[in-house]
Amino acid sequence: MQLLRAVLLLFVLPIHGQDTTSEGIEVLPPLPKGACTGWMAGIPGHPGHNGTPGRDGRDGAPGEKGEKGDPGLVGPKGDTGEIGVTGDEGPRGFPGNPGRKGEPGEGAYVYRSAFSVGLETRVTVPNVPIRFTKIFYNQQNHYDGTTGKFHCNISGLYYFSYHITVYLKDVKVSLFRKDKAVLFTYDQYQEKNVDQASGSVLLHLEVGDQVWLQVYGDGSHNGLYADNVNDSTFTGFLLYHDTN
Ligand SMILES: [Ca+2]
Repeated sequence: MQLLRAVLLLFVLPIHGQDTTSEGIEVLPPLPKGACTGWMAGIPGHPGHNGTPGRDGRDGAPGEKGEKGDPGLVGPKGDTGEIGVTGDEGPRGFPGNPGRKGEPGEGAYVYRSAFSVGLETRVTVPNVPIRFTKIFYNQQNHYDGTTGKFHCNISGLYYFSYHITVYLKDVKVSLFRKDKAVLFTYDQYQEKNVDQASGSVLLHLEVGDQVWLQVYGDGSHNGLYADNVNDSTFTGFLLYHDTN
């Protein structure tokens, strides 16, 4: 405060004989002696203006680690990735259960043809087809018991056989195909020097062909016989059907 007062007094007092040094610096004359005598304090000045803001302080020390935050929201679905490399083949599985039995095929039934028949009484009429009316099997009805003829419904290779009981008279019997005898069988009943009353043969037949047995000769060789304890039989069946 003393210094401030001194400065103010310098401005109030008249300037006398100011001197200037060679450098141009103004030099104030010394205060007269006894200047403090009767000195009176001046009016206090106004407060000065605020100074300019100071520089930023140094960074503080890092704070303590905070608590773990809440989980974030589920993000959008990402793009489909590329197809991976095919893996190794796995082990063989267990066998499955058997399937249901299939329905009978139509084709299998078409290629069935078989019959087996026998005499019911002795033959009395020569030179006509022998009628075998004792039916062992004739599911397809390809054998006609009213005529004694087998009718071919499926072209192919057929097997025929017959076994004749001979009694009281000789037997001459032939197996016919399409009005032509293809097998001849002769058994003598009295002379006992020819014994043959059975026959079998493979024949290729076309659809419509007919096969039957018939007594041949003069009509007296018709000793074919059958009763309750003796049979004379005629059998035939399809062995292979034609494939074209
Ligand atoms: Ca004989």
